[in-house]
Amino acid sequence: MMWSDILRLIEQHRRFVITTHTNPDLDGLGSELALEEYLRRSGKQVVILNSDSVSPVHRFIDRARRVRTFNHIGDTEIVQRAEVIFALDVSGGWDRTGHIGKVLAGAKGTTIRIDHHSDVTGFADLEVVDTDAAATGELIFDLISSTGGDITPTMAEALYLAILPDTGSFRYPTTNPRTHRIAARLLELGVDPTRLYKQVYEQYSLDLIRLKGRVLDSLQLGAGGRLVWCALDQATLNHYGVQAADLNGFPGMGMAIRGVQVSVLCVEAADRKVKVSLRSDGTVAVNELAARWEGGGHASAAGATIEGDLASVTEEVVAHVESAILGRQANASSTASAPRWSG
Ligand SMILES: [Mn+2]
Repeated sequence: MMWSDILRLIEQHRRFVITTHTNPDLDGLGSELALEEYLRRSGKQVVILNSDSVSPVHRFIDRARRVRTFNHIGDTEIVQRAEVIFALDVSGGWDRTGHIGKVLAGAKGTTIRIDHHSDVTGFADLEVVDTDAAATGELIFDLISSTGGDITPTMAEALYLAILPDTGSFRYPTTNPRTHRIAARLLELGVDPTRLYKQVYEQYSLDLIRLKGRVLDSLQLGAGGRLVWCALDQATLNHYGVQAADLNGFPGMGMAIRGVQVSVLCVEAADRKVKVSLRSDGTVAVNELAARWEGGGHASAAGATIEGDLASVTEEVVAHVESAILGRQANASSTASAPRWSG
């Protein structure tokens, strides 16, 4: 059983640290909070330490303020004294956890990674990576369930909030019977899906909805209508008073257009960088495209941060995605001589 080694480590130790990736999303945060509560109820000392603070739009998940933002001066000792360190929803390497990563990489405690990304890079002492899981929250549910431990209403809520966005509200291709069985169990434990949906998806400011309108208005089609893309500059974000971190849901908006297979959103960031988000209906694995720019993610949702100005990065990404879509089409419609795209 994949959890037995981890359960033994939990039994044998007292001091735990939990972390997740930079710009923590609800899967990272919900997984952390559920595991933290489980460990705390088991009499352990446990601290959640993330490099980035919880975005204002996600704060509702942590009313008790258990998630802490890592501070080198104050918190390095906590990491060094930890006997077991959990990295949840983290792929790629310690750097994906942000500036805490340097301390984690040199930590004495046993490191455990629990994740569902398809990135093959291993970096923790113990790794549970299940790419069939729709969210890391599913794996944390499994872990806690396998101990026979109680899942309290707050843990159930955290886990439901972890699973909801990572499945695109139970519609992405990764959504599987297990996802629904877990969700059903969480509802039995008291989760209110109507209230949580409202909290996650219906708390926008008027300005953000207006920015959405502006983005919808500027969508462009490519690859014969199979690609939709948009570039968003910092001046526009400033005009609407919206932070790049609050653009959840924007990358996938164009997927609602008939015939679209891939959606690209390029957002101008600081230091001459562009944050690129990719969404796919499953025909093109966008994490493979993102890998070209050292990005990553899932087959249907991926991203990368690319150096350069907005216009040239957008042009490069759009051209690359177009050729991937068209190359794929050529592969499908002819035999061995078709040009093969790989990236
Ligand atoms: Mn996730």
